[in-house]
Amino acid sequence: MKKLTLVIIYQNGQVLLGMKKRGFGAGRWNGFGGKVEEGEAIEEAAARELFEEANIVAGDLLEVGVLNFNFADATPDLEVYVFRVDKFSGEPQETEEMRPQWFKINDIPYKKMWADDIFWLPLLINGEKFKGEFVFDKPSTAEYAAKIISQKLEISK
Ligand code: S76
Repeated sequence: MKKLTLVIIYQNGQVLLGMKKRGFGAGRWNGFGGKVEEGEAIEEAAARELFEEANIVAGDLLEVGVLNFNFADATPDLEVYVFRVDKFSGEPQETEEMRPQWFKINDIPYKKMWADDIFWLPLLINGEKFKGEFVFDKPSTAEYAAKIISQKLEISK
């Protein structure tokens, strides 16, 4: 299974999301993250991707969840490690991959995000940990919002 990271920066009642400019999930707001490379620790990958995609250095990375994503088309299964970061250094900066923007908790653009986010992002914001599994029809694009076929989500310790 492909391992990926997803970092949500949460600070002063706001989350930092990035508009994905290319590749998987392009045209949607998302956390920062990507593939865990061979020989790389998951947390290391999370920090690296955050720096590559938004130019910021994570202070503390708290692992808060694991999400499994499966797709009914030929898209490979994904195992996504979700981290919450509440301290960082550097100024969020647009890169070739992402355009970062702060959102107040009540203005999170769930309609322009992956359909699973509305279920687990509120848990992250509430300081909870979670484990979930979502089956989608196919990947989301700017024009097409992937549909959830089935889902499981539980709070963990
Ligand atoms: O929040 C999400 N980010 C992704 O890259 C993929 N959800 C998701 N679901 C398939």
